[in-house]
Amino acid sequence: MSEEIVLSELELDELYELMQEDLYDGLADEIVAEVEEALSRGVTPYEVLTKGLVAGMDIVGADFRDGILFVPEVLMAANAMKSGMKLLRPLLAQTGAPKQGVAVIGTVKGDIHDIGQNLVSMMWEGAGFDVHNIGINNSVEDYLGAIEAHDANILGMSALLTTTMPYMKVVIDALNEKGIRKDLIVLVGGAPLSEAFAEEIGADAYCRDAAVAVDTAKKYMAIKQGRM
Ligand code: B1M
Repeated sequence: MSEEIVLSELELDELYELMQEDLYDGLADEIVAEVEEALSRGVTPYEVLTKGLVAGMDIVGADFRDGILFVPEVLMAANAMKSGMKLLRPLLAQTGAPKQGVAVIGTVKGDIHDIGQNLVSMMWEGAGFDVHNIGINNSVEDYLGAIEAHDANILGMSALLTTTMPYMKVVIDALNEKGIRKDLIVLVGGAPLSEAFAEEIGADAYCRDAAVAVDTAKKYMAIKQGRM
């Protein structure tokens, strides 16, 4: 049990291992304490995120796929992950990076997975983007409304299900119909996607993870502004 463990006595690798185990068990309070402990050692928020939380969620994902974990347990793990992310968000956002542009991001209609897109949001904020995260289950109208309301340069779409990823094309087709596709950088991501899929639906790029989403968004903004 993690209550019997003195966090400050653990090696960093052991701390990450414990974080992964506690995330698996959905122990939100323990995750908060472990994230705080790692940060107190001067580890970067991004390292805590990837080596602790994301690595833990990868194990949950594998056991969910293999029928070892079920929805209620995965939900608890997701809540524990969100508790840790809450601590990291302001730190990731406070980089003082120069302003890059405006982004709207959301998960597509029929899909309620939001951890990945929340990570991308945080990392984009940290990279200097003004980010409007419109959450889960977004229809074409939701995306169009947010793009217009915030005068966005970038549209980010997330899908975690093979059944919901085709909806990204519905959104891109609607952008084309409205004549605004060329004004926007459209970036897509989510575990079942691929570069080939992004190309097929007419997105600008597929982003494998949040770090790639930052580099890709910066690169496309630079191209758009004639800096590249
Ligand atoms: Co779901 N689920 N789930 N789930 N779930 C998956 C996706 C699944 C692969 C699990 C599995 O079988 N191994 C599987 C999909 C299978 C498929 O479609 N082929 C699945 C299923 C089947 C389901 C349900 C249908 C289960 C059911 O009800 N029987 C159901 C669907 C609900 C719905 O959406 N309608 C469901 C429900 C849930 C929970 C609610 C329990 C929970 C979500 C909680 C939440 O998000 N608030 C959940 C979870 C947590 C998962 C897994 C375990 C983890 C997802 C996650 O958060 N990963 C997932 C297994 C997996 O992906 N291996 C699974 C951590 C996150 C950091 O990674 O989201 O990939 P990820 O994001 C990455 C990149 O992909 C990328 O950057 C992120 C950060 O590096 N990225 C982007 C993501 N979005 C981006 C957008 C961008 C750029 C990059 O825009 C520019």
